[in-house]
Amino acid sequence: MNYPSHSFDKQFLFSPKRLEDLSKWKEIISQLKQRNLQARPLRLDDYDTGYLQLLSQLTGVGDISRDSFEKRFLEMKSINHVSDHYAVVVIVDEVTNRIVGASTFFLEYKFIHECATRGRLEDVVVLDSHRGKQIGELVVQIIVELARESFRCYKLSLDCKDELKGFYKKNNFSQASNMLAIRFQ
Ligand code: 16G
Repeated sequence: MNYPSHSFDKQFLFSPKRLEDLSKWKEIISQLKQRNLQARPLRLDDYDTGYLQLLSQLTGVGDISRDSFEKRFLEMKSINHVSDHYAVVVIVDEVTNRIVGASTFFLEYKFIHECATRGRLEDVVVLDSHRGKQIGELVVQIIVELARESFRCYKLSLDCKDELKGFYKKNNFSQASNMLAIRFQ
């Protein structure tokens, strides 16, 4: 399935149709609706709806100007213009129009497994005031379905702190390998 960037609202990072085409989409949005929430791709104007403030509840974000946010968004979008690699999904509170949850899918091209694709689940976060309402489960489920059905990945992986292992295990992930890193800054 192809999702050319000219066929949807230029403000979106990727086509909302990629979400709407998921077999489980209706079920997922009905569960969100019960909580007065919606899910959609990140938009260029989400600098004003709390996306960065939300990310700061996951890790350090630093001081990001509107220009820097838009430049990074457009860099990601220009890669998606060739072929979708970045799918940042946000959960929006319909009442306040603020972002209360988010997660990122990233696609990696491989030669192994007959030129397979691998997905990465990144930057999963729910606003502290909205925790305990299964928003984390829903936002993870969206990325799992994108990886499985839309991007046809052979696997989806993540790294997380020890205290979140239980959450991801409940959401069908299992311990597969060890994550090691060198921090440059
Ligand atoms: C968590 C996140 C990862 C994020 C990192 C930031 C998930 C599943 N994992 O590991 O995506 O990049 O935290 O932490 O959301 P850092 O600032 O220490 O790299």
